[in-house]
Amino acid sequence: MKRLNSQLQEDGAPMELILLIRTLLAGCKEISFRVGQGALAGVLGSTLSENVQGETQKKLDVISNQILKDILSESGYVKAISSEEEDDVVACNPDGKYLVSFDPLDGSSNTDINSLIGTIFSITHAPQWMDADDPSAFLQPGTQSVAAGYVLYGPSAMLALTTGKGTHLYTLDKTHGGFLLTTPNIMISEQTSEYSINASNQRHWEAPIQEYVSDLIAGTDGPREKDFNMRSVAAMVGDIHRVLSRGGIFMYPYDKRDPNKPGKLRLLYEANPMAFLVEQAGGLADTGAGRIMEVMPTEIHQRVPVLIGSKKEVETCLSYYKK
Ligand code: AFP
Repeated sequence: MKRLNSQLQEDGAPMELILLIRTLLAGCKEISFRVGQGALAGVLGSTLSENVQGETQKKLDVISNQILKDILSESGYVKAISSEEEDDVVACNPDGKYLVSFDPLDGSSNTDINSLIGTIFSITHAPQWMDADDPSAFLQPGTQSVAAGYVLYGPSAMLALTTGKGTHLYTLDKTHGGFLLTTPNIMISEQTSEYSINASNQRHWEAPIQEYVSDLIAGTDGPREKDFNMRSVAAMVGDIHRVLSRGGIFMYPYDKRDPNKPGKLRLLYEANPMAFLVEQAGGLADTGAGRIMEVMPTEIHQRVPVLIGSKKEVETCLSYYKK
């Protein structure tokens, strides 16, 4: 099987970006090991502290964040990082060419139930004329991303990665510690009969999503004239991996609870990297009001509504907004 390095070279990725991606993945391998240790290493459960999002941090959130922060800041390739677990950007090497945004452990509420979790990341160029601790360096639309991916810590550790030349899936071979290419150029089926949404938020949704989801639930008794199935693992990394693997639509739409919080998912290190991966696999990624990757960020922990997945199904969902 082809190794990560040769696929990245074949996709024309510059050597320094390849070295940065390999550095980041070395951190993910360590996280995979720590996650696998679980209760044996006493890493389950919560800390007493909250992150900038007001969420109680899991021990593994803090451990994963520290692993990635250390390995990226020591690498020399990175000017600064932004993380779900860091209030502000973290300056690294002033001469670093890249910025990295990451969610060190997405779905961390799943750690205590031994369910799917993962690391999500996106990489952009670092404006050389900006100070390393200047958060506005990160305020670039997703279309400026040079790479994006996630590592899913499941029965096997799997990597989904794009540098803009298609989306490839790799599996971590724990015998020699390398990621091997297992699905090159994955393409998402345009049609699907599977959707994913946290229905407990229904009363807070806007009318178009209310109607769209109730038509999905109505199935053959409704205007869609076909039955749909609902799936959710409460971790975007797991839900998007299912969408990449067998199609589907994943939604965390706008809800009216807090107008300052137009959605739950964070643009820089959740929505944008997943949008890049899904678009490179032939899918669509929208906020309901436009392409996620064209959203101009205003702050590093900004949230956006997310409607993402199989092309025809996302188009159908968006048609409800035009009614
Ligand atoms: P955590 O990382 O705090 O567990 O949140 C996971 C997440 O950001 C995303 O991965 C899920 O899709 C979403 O939140 C689940 O949110 P709800 O629990 O509100 O459905």
